[in-house]
Amino acid sequence: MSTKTLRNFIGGRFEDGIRTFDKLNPANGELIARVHEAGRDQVDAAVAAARRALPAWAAMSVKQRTDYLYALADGIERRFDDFLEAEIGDTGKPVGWARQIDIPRGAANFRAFAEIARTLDMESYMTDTPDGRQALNYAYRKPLGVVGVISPWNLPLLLFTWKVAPALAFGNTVVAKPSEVTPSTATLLAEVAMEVGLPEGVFNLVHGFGPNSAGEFITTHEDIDGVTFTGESATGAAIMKAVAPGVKPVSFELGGKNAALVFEDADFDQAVAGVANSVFANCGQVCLCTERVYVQRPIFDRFVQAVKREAEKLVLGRPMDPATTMGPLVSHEHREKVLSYMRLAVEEGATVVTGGGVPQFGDERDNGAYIQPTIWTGLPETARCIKEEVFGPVCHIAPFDTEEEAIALANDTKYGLAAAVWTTNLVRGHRVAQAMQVGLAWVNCWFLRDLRTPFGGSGLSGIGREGGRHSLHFYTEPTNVCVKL
Ligand code: NAD
Ligand code: 6OD
Repeated sequence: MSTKTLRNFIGGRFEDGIRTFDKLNPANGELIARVHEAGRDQVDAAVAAARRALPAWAAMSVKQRTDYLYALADGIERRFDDFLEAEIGDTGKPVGWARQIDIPRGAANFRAFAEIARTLDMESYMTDTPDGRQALNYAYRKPLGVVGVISPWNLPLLLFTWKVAPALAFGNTVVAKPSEVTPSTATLLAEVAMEVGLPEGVFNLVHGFGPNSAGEFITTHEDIDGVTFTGESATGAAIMKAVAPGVKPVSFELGGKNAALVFEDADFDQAVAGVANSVFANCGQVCLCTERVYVQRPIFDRFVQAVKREAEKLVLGRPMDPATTMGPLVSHEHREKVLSYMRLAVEEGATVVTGGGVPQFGDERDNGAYIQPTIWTGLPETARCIKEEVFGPVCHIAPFDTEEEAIALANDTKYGLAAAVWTTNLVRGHRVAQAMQVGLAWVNCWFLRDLRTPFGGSGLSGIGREGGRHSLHFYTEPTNVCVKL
Protein backbone atom coordinates (compact mmCIF):
# COMPACT_ATOMS: atom_id res chain seq x y z
CA MET A 1 0.00 0.00 0.00
CA SER A 2 1.41 3.45 -0.90
CA THR A 3 2.13 5.99 1.84
CA LYS A 4 -0.62 8.64 2.05
CA THR A 5 -0.19 12.33 2.81
CA LEU A 6 -2.81 13.72 5.19
CA ARG A 7 -3.38 17.48 5.33
CA ASN A 8 -5.39 19.94 7.37
CA PHE A 9 -8.72 21.21 5.98
CA ILE A 10 -9.17 24.90 6.72
CA GLY A 11 -11.78 27.22 5.23
CA GLY A 12 -12.68 24.64 2.57
CA ARG A 13 -9.08 23.99 1.40
CA PHE A 14 -6.49 21.33 2.18
CA GLU A 15 -3.32 22.86 3.65
CA ASP A 16 0.13 21.67 4.62
CA GLY A 17 1.18 21.94 8.26
CA ILE A 18 4.36 23.18 9.92
CA ARG A 19 5.95 19.70 9.82
CA THR A 20 4.85 16.10 9.32
CA PHE A 21 4.70 13.08 11.59
CA ASP A 22 4.54 9.40 10.66
CA LYS A 23 1.55 7.13 11.12
CA LEU A 24 2.40 3.42 11.34
CA ASN A 25 0.12 0.43 10.83
CA PRO A 26 -0.22 -1.27 14.25
CA ALA A 27 -0.70 -4.69 12.65
CA ASN A 28 2.74 -4.83 11.00
CA GLY A 29 4.65 -1.62 11.81
CA GLU A 30 4.60 -0.32 8.19
CA LEU A 31 4.49 3.40 7.46
CA ILE A 32 1.03 4.20 6.09
CA ALA A 33 0.82 8.01 6.19
CA ARG A 34 2.71 11.24 6.68
CA VAL A 35 0.49 13.64 8.56
CA HIS A 36 0.75 17.43 8.37
CA GLU A 37 0.72 18.84 11.90
CA ALA A 38 -1.12 22.16 12.22
CA GLY A 39 0.76 24.98 13.94
CA ARG A 40 -0.75 27.74 16.02
CA ASP A 41 -1.26 29.96 12.95
CA GLN A 42 -3.23 27.24 11.22
CA VAL A 43 -5.44 26.66 14.23
CA ASP A 44 -6.00 30.44 14.33
CA ALA A 45 -6.93 30.34 10.64
CA ALA A 46 -9.30 27.41 11.23
CA VAL A 47 -11.03 29.22 14.11
CA ALA A 48 -11.30 32.38 12.01
CA ALA A 49 -12.79 30.42 9.09
CA ALA A 50 -15.31 28.80 11.44
CA ARG A 51 -16.22 32.21 12.89
CA ARG A 52 -16.78 33.69 9.40
CA ALA A 53 -18.94 30.75 8.36
CA LEU A 54 -21.07 30.78 11.52
CA PRO A 55 -23.72 33.45 10.81
CA ALA A 56 -24.84 32.00 7.47
CA TRP A 57 -24.73 28.40 8.71
CA ALA A 58 -26.68 29.22 11.87
CA ALA A 59 -29.27 31.23 9.89
CA MET A 60 -29.81 28.55 7.26
CA SER A 61 -33.17 26.78 7.32
CA VAL A 62 -33.07 23.54 9.27
CA LYS A 63 -34.09 21.64 6.15
CA GLN A 64 -31.26 23.10 4.08
CA ARG A 65 -28.67 22.65 6.83
CA THR A 66 -29.64 19.07 7.59
CA ASP A 67 -29.68 18.23 3.86
CA TYR A 68 -25.93 18.70 4.09
CA LEU A 69 -25.79 16.22 6.97
CA TYR A 70 -27.70 13.63 4.94
CA ALA A 71 -25.30 14.31 2.06
CA LEU A 72 -22.31 13.72 4.37
CA ALA A 73 -23.85 10.40 5.48
CA ASP A 74 -24.45 9.39 1.85
CA GLY A 75 -20.90 10.49 1.00
CA ILE A 76 -19.43 8.23 3.70
CA GLU A 77 -21.45 5.33 2.35
CA ARG A 78 -20.44 6.06 -1.24
CA ARG A 79 -16.80 5.75 -0.18
CA PHE A 80 -17.44 2.97 2.36
CA ASP A 81 -14.47 0.86 1.26
CA ASP A 82 -12.06 3.83 1.45
CA PHE A 83 -13.22 4.56 4.99
CA LEU A 84 -13.03 0.89 5.92
CA GLU A 85 -9.48 0.49 4.63
CA ALA A 86 -8.34 3.75 6.28
CA GLU A 87 -9.85 2.85 9.66
CA ILE A 88 -8.36 -0.62 9.64
CA GLY A 89 -4.95 0.70 8.55
CA ASP A 90 -4.91 3.21 11.41
CA THR A 91 -6.20 0.93 14.16
CA GLY A 92 -5.62 -2.70 13.15
CA LYS A 93 -9.20 -3.52 14.13
CA PRO A 94 -10.81 -6.60 12.54
CA VAL A 95 -12.60 -5.94 9.28
CA GLY A 96 -15.82 -7.53 10.59
CA TRP A 97 -16.05 -5.07 13.50
CA ALA A 98 -15.16 -2.00 11.41
CA ARG A 99 -17.62 -3.00 8.68
CA GLN A 100 -20.47 -3.51 11.14
CA ILE A 101 -19.77 -0.81 13.71
CA ASP A 102 -17.29 1.97 12.93
CA ILE A 103 -18.12 3.01 9.39
CA PRO A 104 -21.92 2.55 9.50
CA ARG A 105 -22.07 4.56 12.74
CA GLY A 106 -20.08 7.35 11.06
CA ALA A 107 -22.93 7.75 8.57
CA ALA A 108 -25.67 7.01 11.12
CA ASN A 109 -24.49 9.80 13.44
CA PHE A 110 -25.14 12.41 10.73
CA ARG A 111 -28.58 11.00 9.94
CA ALA A 112 -29.59 10.67 13.60
CA PHE A 113 -28.74 14.27 14.48
CA ALA A 114 -30.27 15.60 11.24
CA GLU A 115 -33.48 13.82 12.22
CA ILE A 116 -33.37 15.26 15.75
CA ALA A 117 -32.83 18.79 14.40
CA ARG A 118 -35.74 18.42 11.98
CA THR A 119 -38.20 17.24 14.60
CA LEU A 120 -37.28 19.53 17.50
CA ASP A 121 -40.07 21.06 19.50
CA MET A 122 -39.67 24.02 21.83
CA GLU A 123 -40.18 24.14 25.58
CA SER A 124 -42.96 26.65 26.37
CA TYR A 125 -45.20 27.64 29.30
CA MET A 126 -48.27 29.83 29.59
CA THR A 127 -48.09 31.76 32.87
CA ASP A 128 -50.78 33.73 34.71
CA THR A 129 -49.66 37.33 35.29
CA PRO A 130 -50.45 39.42 38.43
CA ASP A 131 -52.86 41.64 36.46
CA GLY A 132 -54.98 38.67 35.46
CA ARG A 133 -53.60 38.30 31.96
CA GLN A 134 -51.14 35.73 30.59
CA ALA A 135 -47.58 35.50 29.34
CA LEU A 136 -46.09 33.02 26.89
CA ASN A 137 -42.57 31.84 27.78
CA TYR A 138 -40.54 29.88 25.29
CA ALA A 139 -36.92 28.74 25.29
CA TYR A 140 -35.47 29.74 21.93
CA ARG A 141 -32.30 27.74 21.22
CA LYS A 142 -29.37 29.27 19.39
CA PRO A 143 -26.13 27.50 18.41
CA LEU A 144 -23.30 27.65 20.95
CA GLY A 145 -21.00 29.06 18.22
CA VAL A 146 -17.57 27.82 17.15
CA VAL A 147 -17.10 24.41 18.75
CA GLY A 148 -13.73 22.73 19.36
CA VAL A 149 -13.96 18.95 18.89
CA ILE A 150 -11.16 16.69 20.15
CA SER A 151 -11.46 12.95 19.71
CA PRO A 152 -9.58 9.73 20.60
CA TRP A 153 -8.24 6.79 18.61
CA ASN A 154 -10.31 3.82 19.68
CA LEU A 155 -13.41 4.29 17.49
CA PRO A 156 -12.02 7.07 15.31
CA LEU A 157 -14.76 7.84 12.78
CA LEU A 158 -17.58 6.88 15.14
CA LEU A 159 -16.43 9.22 17.91
CA PHE A 160 -15.32 12.04 15.60
CA THR A 161 -18.73 12.16 13.86
CA TRP A 162 -20.49 11.67 17.20
CA LYS A 163 -19.37 15.23 18.05
CA VAL A 164 -19.17 16.87 14.60
CA ALA A 165 -22.70 15.77 13.60
CA PRO A 166 -24.67 17.33 16.51
CA ALA A 167 -22.52 20.46 16.37
CA LEU A 168 -23.38 21.00 12.70
CA ALA A 169 -27.01 19.88 13.02
CA PHE A 170 -27.73 22.52 15.65
CA GLY A 171 -26.09 25.34 13.65
CA ASN A 172 -22.55 25.47 15.03
CA THR A 173 -19.34 25.54 13.04
CA VAL A 174 -16.45 23.31 14.01
CA VAL A 175 -12.69 23.11 14.43
CA ALA A 176 -11.99 19.42 14.96
CA LYS A 177 -8.86 17.45 15.81
CA PRO A 178 -8.80 13.66 15.52
CA SER A 179 -6.27 11.68 17.51
CA GLU A 180 -2.76 11.84 16.09
CA VAL A 181 -2.86 8.03 16.27
CA THR A 182 -5.83 7.78 13.87
CA PRO A 183 -5.87 10.72 11.45
CA SER A 184 -7.10 8.99 8.29
CA THR A 185 -10.90 8.74 8.38
CA ALA A 186 -11.29 12.33 9.62
CA THR A 187 -9.29 13.41 6.56
CA LEU A 188 -11.57 11.35 4.34
CA LEU A 189 -14.53 13.08 5.96
CA ALA A 190 -13.01 16.43 4.94
CA GLU A 191 -12.81 15.12 1.38
CA VAL A 192 -16.47 14.15 1.57
CA ALA A 193 -17.33 17.62 2.94
CA MET A 194 -15.65 19.09 -0.14
CA GLU A 195 -17.41 16.64 -2.47
CA VAL A 196 -20.87 17.49 -1.12
CA GLY A 197 -20.18 21.25 -1.24
CA LEU A 198 -20.41 21.91 2.50
CA PRO A 199 -20.00 25.72 2.80
CA GLU A 200 -16.37 26.56 3.44
CA GLY A 201 -15.37 27.11 7.04
CA VAL A 202 -18.30 25.14 8.49
CA PHE A 203 -16.10 22.11 9.17
CA ASN A 204 -12.38 22.58 9.73
CA LEU A 205 -9.91 19.80 10.46
CA VAL A 206 -6.53 20.23 12.11
CA HIS A 207 -4.04 17.47 12.76
CA GLY A 208 -1.62 17.25 15.64
CA PHE A 209 -1.00 16.27 19.22
CA GLY A 210 -2.26 17.56 22.58
CA PRO A 211 0.16 19.65 24.66
CA ASN A 212 1.94 22.44 22.75
CA SER A 213 0.23 21.34 19.56
CA ALA A 214 -3.14 21.58 17.82
CA GLY A 215 -5.10 20.17 20.80
CA GLU A 216 -3.81 22.82 23.18
CA PHE A 217 -4.08 25.56 20.54
CA ILE A 218 -7.80 24.76 20.17
CA THR A 219 -8.61 24.54 23.87
CA THR A 220 -6.75 27.75 24.76
CA HIS A 221 -8.10 29.71 21.81
CA GLU A 222 -10.07 32.71 23.01
CA ASP A 223 -12.46 32.64 20.06
CA ILE A 224 -13.67 29.06 20.65
CA ASP A 225 -17.10 28.98 22.33
CA GLY A 226 -16.82 25.53 23.91
CA VAL A 227 -14.94 22.24 23.76
CA THR A 228 -16.39 18.78 23.38
CA PHE A 229 -13.86 16.08 24.14
CA THR A 230 -13.62 12.31 24.28
CA GLY A 231 -10.53 10.74 25.77
CA GLU A 232 -8.68 10.05 28.98
CA SER A 233 -9.81 11.52 32.27
CA ALA A 234 -6.39 13.14 32.86
CA THR A 235 -6.62 14.88 29.47
CA GLY A 236 -10.11 16.06 30.38
CA ALA A 237 -8.67 17.64 33.52
CA ALA A 238 -5.98 19.43 31.47
CA ILE A 239 -8.60 20.72 29.03
CA MET A 240 -10.77 21.98 31.88
CA LYS A 241 -7.84 24.04 33.10
CA ALA A 242 -7.18 25.32 29.57
CA VAL A 243 -10.73 26.57 29.06
CA ALA A 244 -11.18 27.91 32.61
CA PRO A 245 -9.86 31.46 31.99
CA GLY A 246 -12.51 31.99 29.30
CA VAL A 247 -15.21 30.20 31.36
CA LYS A 248 -16.08 28.05 28.32
CA PRO A 249 -18.50 25.13 28.52
CA VAL A 250 -17.17 21.60 28.12
CA SER A 251 -18.72 18.25 27.35
CA PHE A 252 -16.52 15.35 28.38
CA GLU A 253 -16.75 11.63 27.66
CA LEU A 254 -13.83 10.09 29.54
CA GLY A 255 -12.53 6.79 30.83
CA GLY A 256 -14.24 3.93 32.60
CA LYS A 257 -13.57 0.95 34.87
CA ASN A 258 -16.80 -0.81 34.04
CA ALA A 259 -18.27 -3.72 35.98
CA ALA A 260 -20.31 -6.71 34.88
CA LEU A 261 -22.45 -8.42 37.54
CA VAL A 262 -23.34 -12.04 36.80
CA PHE A 263 -26.03 -13.56 39.04
CA GLU A 264 -26.38 -17.29 39.49
CA ASP A 265 -29.78 -17.16 37.79
CA ALA A 266 -28.27 -15.70 34.59
CA ASP A 267 -28.61 -17.56 31.31
CA PHE A 268 -25.13 -19.03 31.66
CA ASP A 269 -24.15 -19.28 27.99
CA GLN A 270 -25.58 -15.87 27.15
CA ALA A 271 -23.72 -14.29 30.07
CA VAL A 272 -20.42 -15.97 29.17
CA ALA A 273 -20.63 -14.85 25.53
CA GLY A 274 -21.83 -11.37 26.50
CA VAL A 275 -19.17 -10.80 29.15
CA ALA A 276 -16.39 -12.13 26.89
CA ASN A 277 -17.54 -9.81 24.09
CA SER A 278 -17.67 -6.85 26.47
CA VAL A 279 -14.10 -7.53 27.64
CA PHE A 280 -12.37 -8.37 24.36
CA ALA A 281 -14.25 -6.39 21.67
CA ASN A 282 -12.00 -4.01 19.74
CA CYS A 283 -9.09 -5.52 21.71
CA GLY A 284 -10.61 -4.08 24.91
CA GLN A 285 -10.30 -0.55 23.56
CA VAL A 286 -13.86 0.69 24.01
CA CYS A 287 -14.54 3.04 26.89
CA LEU A 288 -17.56 0.83 27.68
CA CYS A 289 -15.56 -2.42 27.87
CA THR A 290 -15.86 -4.47 31.02
CA GLU A 291 -12.66 -4.70 33.10
CA ARG A 292 -14.21 -5.90 36.39
CA VAL A 293 -16.43 -9.00 36.44
CA TYR A 294 -18.26 -10.03 39.62
CA VAL A 295 -19.86 -13.49 39.59
CA GLN A 296 -22.16 -15.02 42.20
CA ARG A 297 -20.19 -17.64 44.08
CA PRO A 298 -22.11 -20.83 43.15
CA ILE A 299 -21.25 -20.36 39.45
CA PHE A 300 -17.89 -18.61 39.90
CA ASP A 301 -15.43 -21.42 39.00
CA ARG A 302 -17.49 -22.65 36.05
CA PHE A 303 -17.88 -19.08 34.78
CA VAL A 304 -14.15 -18.33 34.94
CA GLN A 305 -13.35 -21.49 32.99
CA ALA A 306 -16.03 -20.70 30.38
CA VAL A 307 -14.76 -17.13 29.79
CA LYS A 308 -11.22 -18.52 29.61
CA ARG A 309 -12.36 -20.84 26.80
CA GLU A 310 -13.93 -17.85 24.98
CA ALA A 311 -10.68 -15.88 25.32
CA GLU A 312 -8.62 -18.76 23.99
CA LYS A 313 -10.97 -19.15 21.00
CA LEU A 314 -10.25 -15.59 19.79
CA VAL A 315 -8.44 -15.48 16.45
CA LEU A 316 -5.54 -12.99 16.62
CA GLY A 317 -5.29 -12.62 12.88
CA ARG A 318 -4.56 -10.06 10.21
CA PRO A 319 -7.11 -7.23 10.36
CA MET A 320 -8.37 -7.74 6.79
CA ASP A 321 -8.91 -11.49 7.29
CA PRO A 322 -12.65 -12.04 7.93
CA ALA A 323 -11.78 -14.88 10.33
CA THR A 324 -9.93 -12.48 12.66
CA THR A 325 -11.79 -11.72 15.88
CA MET A 326 -9.06 -9.77 17.68
CA GLY A 327 -6.54 -7.42 16.07
CA PRO A 328 -3.54 -5.72 17.66
CA LEU A 329 -3.70 -2.86 20.12
CA VAL A 330 -3.64 0.55 18.47
CA SER A 331 0.12 1.13 18.87
CA HIS A 332 3.29 -0.22 20.40
CA GLU A 333 3.21 2.65 22.94
CA HIS A 334 -0.25 1.58 24.06
CA ARG A 335 0.89 -2.06 24.23
CA GLU A 336 3.70 -1.00 26.57
CA LYS A 337 1.08 0.58 28.86
CA VAL A 338 -1.12 -2.54 28.83
CA LEU A 339 1.88 -4.81 29.40
CA SER A 340 2.91 -2.69 32.38
CA TYR A 341 -0.50 -3.47 33.93
CA MET A 342 0.01 -7.16 33.18
CA ARG A 343 3.29 -7.07 35.11
CA LEU A 344 1.69 -5.02 37.87
CA ALA A 345 -1.20 -7.48 38.23
CA VAL A 346 1.25 -10.29 38.97
CA GLU A 347 3.10 -8.08 41.48
CA GLU A 348 -0.24 -7.27 43.11
CA GLY A 349 -0.97 -10.99 43.57
CA ALA A 350 -3.13 -11.92 40.58
CA THR A 351 -3.58 -15.45 39.33
CA VAL A 352 -3.25 -15.29 35.54
CA VAL A 353 -6.04 -17.56 34.27
CA THR A 354 -5.03 -17.05 30.64
CA GLY A 355 -2.86 -14.71 28.57
CA GLY A 356 -0.64 -12.14 30.21
CA GLY A 357 1.85 -11.53 27.43
CA VAL A 358 2.68 -11.04 23.77
CA PRO A 359 1.82 -13.80 21.26
CA GLN A 360 4.43 -15.05 18.80
CA PHE A 361 3.39 -15.70 15.20
CA GLY A 362 6.60 -16.18 13.23
CA ASP A 363 5.43 -13.76 10.55
CA GLU A 364 4.96 -9.98 10.01
CA ARG A 365 2.44 -9.81 12.87
CA ASP A 366 5.42 -10.03 15.24
CA ASN A 367 6.11 -6.41 14.19
CA GLY A 368 2.56 -5.48 15.20
CA ALA A 369 1.15 -4.52 18.59
CA TYR A 370 -0.65 -7.80 19.30
CA ILE A 371 -1.30 -8.88 22.87
CA GLN A 372 -2.91 -11.92 24.46
CA PRO A 373 -6.46 -11.68 25.81
CA THR A 374 -5.97 -11.89 29.55
CA ILE A 375 -8.01 -12.91 32.60
CA TRP A 376 -6.96 -12.40 36.20
CA THR A 377 -8.46 -13.63 39.44
CA GLY A 378 -7.44 -13.24 43.08
CA LEU A 379 -6.63 -9.53 43.26
CA PRO A 380 -7.63 -7.54 46.35
CA GLU A 381 -10.25 -4.87 45.57
CA THR A 382 -7.67 -2.23 46.51
CA ALA A 383 -5.26 -3.30 43.71
CA ARG A 384 -4.38 -0.67 41.13
CA CYS A 385 -5.39 -3.13 38.40
CA ILE A 386 -8.90 -3.08 39.89
CA LYS A 387 -9.00 0.68 40.28
CA GLU A 388 -7.31 2.01 37.11
CA GLU A 389 -8.48 1.79 33.52
CA VAL A 390 -6.20 -0.49 31.47
CA PHE A 391 -7.93 -0.07 28.08
CA GLY A 392 -6.84 -3.44 26.75
CA PRO A 393 -8.27 -6.99 26.44
CA VAL A 394 -8.10 -7.74 30.17
CA CYS A 395 -10.47 -8.36 33.03
CA HIS A 396 -10.42 -9.43 36.63
CA ILE A 397 -13.09 -11.88 37.81
CA ALA A 398 -14.11 -11.99 41.49
CA PRO A 399 -16.88 -13.77 43.40
CA PHE A 400 -19.73 -12.20 45.37
CA ASP A 401 -22.43 -13.62 47.63
CA THR A 402 -25.31 -11.15 47.84
CA GLU A 403 -26.95 -8.56 45.60
CA GLU A 404 -26.04 -5.78 48.07
CA GLU A 405 -22.40 -6.85 48.00
CA ALA A 406 -22.39 -6.94 44.20
CA ILE A 407 -23.81 -3.42 43.98
CA ALA A 408 -21.27 -2.11 46.48
CA LEU A 409 -18.37 -3.73 44.61
CA ALA A 410 -19.50 -2.37 41.24
CA ASN A 411 -19.93 1.15 42.60
CA ASP A 412 -16.61 1.19 44.45
CA THR A 413 -14.81 3.20 41.77
CA LYS A 414 -14.07 6.82 40.95
CA TYR A 415 -15.35 6.23 37.41
CA GLY A 416 -19.06 6.11 36.51
CA LEU A 417 -19.50 5.20 32.87
CA ALA A 418 -21.17 1.82 32.33
CA ALA A 419 -22.20 -1.47 33.92
CA ALA A 420 -23.87 -4.67 32.73
CA VAL A 421 -26.14 -6.92 34.79
CA TRP A 422 -26.69 -10.53 33.80
CA THR A 423 -29.78 -12.19 35.35
CA THR A 424 -33.02 -13.85 34.27
CA ASN A 425 -34.82 -12.16 37.17
CA LEU A 426 -35.91 -8.97 35.43
CA VAL A 427 -37.12 -7.34 38.62
CA ARG A 428 -33.62 -7.75 39.96
CA GLY A 429 -32.25 -6.61 36.62
CA HIS A 430 -34.10 -3.28 36.84
CA ARG A 431 -33.32 -2.86 40.53
CA VAL A 432 -29.57 -3.47 40.18
CA ALA A 433 -29.28 -1.45 36.96
CA GLN A 434 -30.92 1.53 38.66
CA ALA A 435 -28.53 1.21 41.61
CA MET A 436 -25.46 1.46 39.38
CA GLN A 437 -23.73 4.85 39.67
CA VAL A 438 -23.12 5.06 35.93
CA GLY A 439 -24.42 6.82 32.84
CA LEU A 440 -25.31 3.56 31.05
CA ALA A 441 -26.52 0.30 32.60
CA TRP A 442 -27.30 -2.75 30.48
CA VAL A 443 -29.35 -5.79 31.46
CA ASN A 444 -28.48 -8.99 29.56
CA CYS A 445 -26.71 -7.09 26.79
CA TRP A 446 -23.80 -4.74 26.13
CA PHE A 447 -23.05 -1.89 23.70
CA LEU A 448 -26.66 -1.79 22.45
CA ARG A 449 -28.00 1.74 22.24
CA ASP A 450 -30.64 3.87 20.60
CA LEU A 451 -28.94 7.05 19.38
CA ARG A 452 -31.70 9.17 20.93
CA THR A 453 -30.71 8.13 24.46
CA PRO A 454 -28.35 10.03 26.79
CA PHE A 455 -24.71 8.94 26.65
CA GLY A 456 -21.97 9.85 29.10
CA GLY A 457 -20.75 9.22 32.61
CA SER A 458 -20.21 10.69 36.02
CA GLY A 459 -17.19 11.05 38.30
CA LEU A 460 -13.93 10.53 36.38
CA SER A 461 -16.00 9.33 33.40
CA GLY A 462 -17.15 12.73 32.29
CA ILE A 463 -19.30 15.80 32.42
CA GLY A 464 -22.67 16.07 30.72
CA ARG A 465 -24.65 13.76 28.47
CA GLU A 466 -24.83 13.78 24.70
CA GLY A 467 -27.14 11.83 22.39
CA GLY A 468 -30.43 12.77 20.77
CA ARG A 469 -32.07 15.79 22.37
CA HIS A 470 -29.62 15.60 25.29
CA SER A 471 -26.99 17.04 22.94
CA LEU A 472 -28.92 20.32 22.91
CA HIS A 473 -27.60 21.09 26.38
CA PHE A 474 -24.06 21.51 25.15
CA TYR A 475 -24.46 22.52 21.50
CA THR A 476 -27.10 25.22 21.98
CA GLU A 477 -27.77 28.18 24.28
CA PRO A 478 -31.38 28.89 25.16
CA THR A 479 -32.80 32.40 25.37
CA ASN A 480 -36.04 32.44 27.30
CA VAL A 481 -38.48 34.77 25.53
CA CYS A 482 -41.41 35.97 27.67
CA VAL A 483 -44.26 37.65 25.78
CA LYS A 484 -47.01 39.42 27.72
CA LEU A 485 -50.30 38.64 26.03
P1 NAD B 1 -6.25 10.94 25.06
O1 NAD B 1 -6.90 11.70 26.14
O2 NAD B 1 -4.82 10.59 25.18
O3 NAD B 1 -6.36 11.72 23.68
C1 NAD B 1 -7.62 12.11 23.17
C2 NAD B 1 -7.44 13.34 22.31
O4 NAD B 1 -7.01 14.42 23.12
C3 NAD B 1 -6.39 13.18 21.21
O5 NAD B 1 -6.88 13.82 20.05
C4 NAD B 1 -5.20 13.93 21.79
O6 NAD B 1 -4.34 14.45 20.81
C5 NAD B 1 -5.89 15.04 22.54
N1 NAD B 1 -5.12 15.63 23.63
C6 NAD B 1 -4.24 15.04 24.45
N2 NAD B 1 -3.78 15.91 25.37
C7 NAD B 1 -4.38 17.10 25.12
C8 NAD B 1 -4.32 18.38 25.71
N3 NAD B 1 -3.53 18.64 26.77
N4 NAD B 1 -5.07 19.38 25.20
C9 NAD B 1 -5.89 19.14 24.14
N5 NAD B 1 -5.99 17.94 23.53
C10 NAD B 1 -5.25 16.92 24.02
O7 NAD B 1 -7.15 9.65 24.86
P2 NAD B 1 -6.88 8.42 23.89
O8 NAD B 1 -5.71 7.67 24.43
O9 NAD B 1 -6.87 8.90 22.49
O10 NAD B 1 -8.21 7.55 24.07
C11 NAD B 1 -8.35 6.57 25.06
C12 NAD B 1 -9.09 7.12 26.26
O11 NAD B 1 -10.31 7.69 25.83
C13 NAD B 1 -9.47 6.06 27.26
O12 NAD B 1 -9.29 6.57 28.56
C14 NAD B 1 -10.96 5.84 27.01
O13 NAD B 1 -11.69 5.36 28.10
C15 NAD B 1 -11.38 7.22 26.64
N6 NAD B 1 -12.62 7.17 25.85
C16 NAD B 1 -13.80 7.54 26.45
C17 NAD B 1 -14.98 7.47 25.73
C18 NAD B 1 -16.31 7.85 26.34
O14 NAD B 1 -17.26 7.98 25.58
N7 NAD B 1 -16.42 8.00 27.65
C19 NAD B 1 -14.96 7.06 24.41
C20 NAD B 1 -13.75 6.71 23.85
C21 NAD B 1 -12.56 6.76 24.58
O1 6OD C 1 -22.01 4.76 20.98
C1 6OD C 1 -21.65 5.92 21.17
O2 6OD C 1 -22.32 6.90 20.78
C2 6OD C 1 -20.41 6.19 21.86
N1 6OD C 1 -20.15 7.49 22.13
C3 6OD C 1 -19.58 5.18 22.19
C4 6OD C 1 -18.37 5.39 22.87
C5 6OD C 1 -17.52 4.37 23.01
C6 6OD C 1 -16.28 4.53 23.68
O3 6OD C 1 -15.24 4.03 23.34
